[in-house]
Amino acid sequence: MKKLYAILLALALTLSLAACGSSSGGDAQQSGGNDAQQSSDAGSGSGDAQTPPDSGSGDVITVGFAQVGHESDWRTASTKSAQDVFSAENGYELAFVDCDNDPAKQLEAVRNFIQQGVDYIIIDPIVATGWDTVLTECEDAGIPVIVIDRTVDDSDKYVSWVGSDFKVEGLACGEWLKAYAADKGITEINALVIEGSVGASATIGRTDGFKEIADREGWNILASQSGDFTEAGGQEVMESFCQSYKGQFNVVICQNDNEAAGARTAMDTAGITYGVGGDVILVSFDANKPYVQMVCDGKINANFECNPMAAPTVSDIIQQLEKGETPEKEVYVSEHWFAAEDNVTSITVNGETQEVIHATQDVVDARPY
Ligand code: GZL
Repeated sequence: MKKLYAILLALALTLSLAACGSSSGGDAQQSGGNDAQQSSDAGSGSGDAQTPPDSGSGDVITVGFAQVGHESDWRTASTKSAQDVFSAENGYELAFVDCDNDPAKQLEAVRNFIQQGVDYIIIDPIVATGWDTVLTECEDAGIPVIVIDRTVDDSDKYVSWVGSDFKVEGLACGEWLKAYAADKGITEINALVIEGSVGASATIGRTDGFKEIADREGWNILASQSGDFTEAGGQEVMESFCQSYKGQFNVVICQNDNEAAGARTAMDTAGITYGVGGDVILVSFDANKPYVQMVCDGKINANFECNPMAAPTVSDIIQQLEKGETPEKEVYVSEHWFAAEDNVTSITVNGETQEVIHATQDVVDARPY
């Protein structure tokens, strides 16, 4: 796109100089006195071509972003981060497509970006596979691709990936639950898991991580079913679980905040208590501000952040590429673990010890999203 812009600018410059030559040789000189005004008027008439726009000699960078959809609070924060960063005042033009959780739509959006000749393509992959063909097309078109958040597991034809380690999130959840149960004298864990969207790397990682700890500790996972990362999905699955397992479970793991909200509604209806002092330990992932508030209020026992703010890092990567530099292939965003009580102050995952933040009101108020 930048190339096309430069050609158009040169053409416009040529035309405007020709135009200015005929009008300034005529009107400006004849009218005397207000040459400056006329020449500047003449300039301002076709002057845009003479004075490159503020973005600096046509350096508008066009970015095509194929977003998963609009299924959760997390997704809303992710989209807002991209729109805030890839703005006109920052020298970008953003072509945004909400792919509505439809992998076919997402592939079509990427192919349309290729047709449009954008400078860069950002993808948050709805599912982790089926990407090599279209990424090869991007490569053939000379358009760098940056993947954010979820991963592409069947191709490496992209410049960088910026996101979270979802398996670490699942492991952290398991290690916190082990420490929490020990402190509370809970010797048996019978868990229900409301998984995220089928095939999403976030679902795969969180499921694998938690299951690894459950297997190690001899916990029972009574059932594990997708709620598709939505509140309605979480409620529907939890309603079914309440019918099938009422009185048998003492832990519910929701793989995102919206599912946790749905699970709360279902357990309220079923008369099942949860959270601090409840019969069921309720855990969530994402840690959007309204749900860290629920942790503070004791309605959710623990919440494992998944940071949606990848866009600033992606912009840094684009600027590196603009300067001919080679960015890192993988960039992990920072994230934190929150708990309603301060009885577990830290956990160790893969040999790395990380604080478990007691979600006080001050902590909630300081949350950026
Ligand atoms: C994870 C992200 C997930 C969130 C959900 O990085 O892809 O998708 O956990 C969102 O809230 O729907």
